[in-house]
Amino acid sequence: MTGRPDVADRATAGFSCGYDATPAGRWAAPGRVNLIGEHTDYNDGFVLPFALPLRTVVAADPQPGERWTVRSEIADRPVDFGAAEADSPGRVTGWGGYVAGVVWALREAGYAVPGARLAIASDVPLGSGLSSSAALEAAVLAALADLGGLDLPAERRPRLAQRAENGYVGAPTGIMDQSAVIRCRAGHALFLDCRDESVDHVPFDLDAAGLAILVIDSRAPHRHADGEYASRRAACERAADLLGVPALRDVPVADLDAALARLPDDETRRRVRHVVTENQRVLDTVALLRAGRVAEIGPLLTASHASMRDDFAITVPEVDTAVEAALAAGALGARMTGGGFGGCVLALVEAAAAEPVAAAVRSAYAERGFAAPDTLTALPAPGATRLP
Ligand code: GAF
Repeated sequence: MTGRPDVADRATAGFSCGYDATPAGRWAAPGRVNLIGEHTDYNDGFVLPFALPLRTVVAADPQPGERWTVRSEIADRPVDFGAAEADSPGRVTGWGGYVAGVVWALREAGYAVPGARLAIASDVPLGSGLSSSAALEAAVLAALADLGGLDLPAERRPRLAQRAENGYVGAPTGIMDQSAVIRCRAGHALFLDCRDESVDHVPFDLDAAGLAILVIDSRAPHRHADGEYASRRAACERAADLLGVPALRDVPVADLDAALARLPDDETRRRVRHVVTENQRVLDTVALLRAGRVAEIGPLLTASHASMRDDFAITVPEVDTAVEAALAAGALGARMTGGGFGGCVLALVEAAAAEPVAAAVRSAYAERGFAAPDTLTALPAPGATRLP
């Protein structure tokens, strides 16, 4: 993004400088954006993310015993922990907690995790809702699995990485981000059924369609994001209980009005309406992509944003401004992506319109006195991998 040295070279350099040694290998995992399907994953529903070309890279080698030493280019000092800290959820805090969480989740699942020295470098911006934490978890998981020769097929990895985040770090997130950063393929969006974790790699060829996805970092400070996320999740679970279904995924869109009539208050009705209609929008988007009608998904993206803003109440003025300005400048569709309360907006644009749309968003931000947004155009990239 910034003309810095390549991220894999930075990880290698961080390892060599920090440990005065050559790493045994390097493992990469990308950030992600979610094309559509927000707050549906923990409702056993559908999501459609794709991986970004921005990656986190971990350079690592084994070290004797149950000891993990981690350096990051964002920190002056290494984090060092042993089995006692790894086995106590929450004990290692900050960015090191995601690494300790992966060690914990693997040990809890019965794997013999090798001790290791690691060095991390990343191009995934932190706190922008592009899943920098899932990228870190996935890259560390891949490194430890290879270094230890662990029998760990790709389909099992997302749950372990999610367990690290839920059980060790303490964030009650769903399965989307870890699935995206591990299972995505270049040129495709990942259609994931979050109930049984079945996936379909749906071709998403923006170049062929003469289109681009513009990703706009709203730069909005996260306002109470953790508590609000947990409260939305709890509201959905309560509503599913009231409706007598295992999860809101089990409310068919055709039965939505009848289901809403059985709920006690307007806020709960709006939360349920978002989830049920959002699941349908994912299915409709997948159908259009499969039919090669990429440009036609725009209205579904915009409807998703309206639903997040009006029913799920998770947008903030910066993201609403970015969506409105992008649409006014000719975007075919636009929506906030990720958990909400800030983070990024994506806009589907004609390829030639990417820069004018970005400029329109910048000027709308300037008019409102918001910090200038960062933008990038993103083509669907591959998931986590070992680098040569
Ligand atoms: C965050 C969470 F980590 C995901 O699990 C998902 O719920 C998303 O918010 C909202 O769709 O990224």
